[in-house]
Amino acid sequence: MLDMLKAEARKAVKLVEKHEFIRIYTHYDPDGISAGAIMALALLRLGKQFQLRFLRGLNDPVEYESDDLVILEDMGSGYPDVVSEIEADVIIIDHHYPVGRIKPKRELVHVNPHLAGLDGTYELSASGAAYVVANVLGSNRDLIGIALVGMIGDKQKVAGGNAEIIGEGLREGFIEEVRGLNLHSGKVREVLMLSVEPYLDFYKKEDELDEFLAKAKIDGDKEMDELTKDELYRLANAIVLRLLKQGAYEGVIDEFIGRKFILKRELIQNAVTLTDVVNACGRISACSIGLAICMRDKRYLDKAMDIWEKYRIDLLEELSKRREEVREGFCIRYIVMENAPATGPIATIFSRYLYADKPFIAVNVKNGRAKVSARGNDKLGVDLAEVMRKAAEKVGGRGGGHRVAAGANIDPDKVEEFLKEVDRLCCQTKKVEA
Ligand SMILES: [Mn+2]
Repeated sequence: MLDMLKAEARKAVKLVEKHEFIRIYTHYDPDGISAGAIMALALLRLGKQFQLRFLRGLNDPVEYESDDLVILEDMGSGYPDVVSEIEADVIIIDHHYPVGRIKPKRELVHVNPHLAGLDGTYELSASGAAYVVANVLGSNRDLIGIALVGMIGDKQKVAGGNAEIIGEGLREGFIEEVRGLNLHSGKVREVLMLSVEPYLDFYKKEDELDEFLAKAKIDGDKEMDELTKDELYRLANAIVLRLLKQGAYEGVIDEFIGRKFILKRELIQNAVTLTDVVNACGRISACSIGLAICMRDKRYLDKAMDIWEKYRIDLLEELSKRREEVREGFCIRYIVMENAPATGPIATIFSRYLYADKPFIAVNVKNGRAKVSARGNDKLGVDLAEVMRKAAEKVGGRGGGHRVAAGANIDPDKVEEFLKEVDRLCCQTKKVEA
């Protein structure tokens, strides 16, 4: 299945052999950080010199020397104009849908599942593609645990390309699959209290949590990983009930019950925990600490765990504060914030765990711009990428993205007009569907 991708990866090997110094640019999210770690480890093992930098996107300028090799990870496929301007050999390792045509100044290798007959949206991420490249460069099968960070971070599925590389990792014993709940490791009470994915709304609600645990007959001081099968079963049922009562999207339930991956070679063996820790590092601009954890550098583990805890508490505080500010339109829910630390995570969590029945739009006015995050789910039948694009265009801004997760950038003075248009467009699609 991965043959075509491997064929392209073999061309990458030739470029890597040609260069002594390599510049890696990667995205600051878990997929980008883990993809960066995989290539960094693969190059280190080959004795190559490299420098790695994190970017928010290719709108940030890329610095290079013409005799370098530039590796772009988790980005590049969507920016043919930028890549066409790079006066150096380039390897793109990306899974975003390729647009336009790249006219490279030097040699170009483009490793992207979409170009190799695979699904890059759900079935292979940038970290997975980097894992494939790494294993053509050398013997790097032990890096599969790191590849899972990108898969989980990008909310991909265990199917297609992902299923194939996971199968390899399972056979070789670098990862293990168990049945269980995709919750973090630690004391049950703490894990539930601080859980963001799934968002269980127990933060600062100790009495409610105690009652919940008593009803499910579970000792909150027990370690999550030491719960018996019966206890896990009771906990799963109790959580599902709570999620449905909260108004969560049914799809989230399948995500947290079932397979759970144990990463035998990583510093943090619980796959969802490692992903969440790396995500927290990226979110607070401490990407290099996330990278160090992915590269198995124990010295940074305590620091990373501190970052993670603080990140979750800040986010949970923000969520409880913002909940009161949520407004309802005809066919959307929305919130308008000023200088909020995050827009995307708030929109994601509200739309997945509390308000799954309508598209959720979060607007954040910051530095003279209004940043918009729109979130929905497959059941809503609304294409938010199109809604964002059309509504933003109407007020002179720009928008787009994916069907269920999109965004826009608009003028802060146009927020009201924009939201009205978003609401109108969402109602319109609903009517067409009906
Ligand atoms: Mn990605």
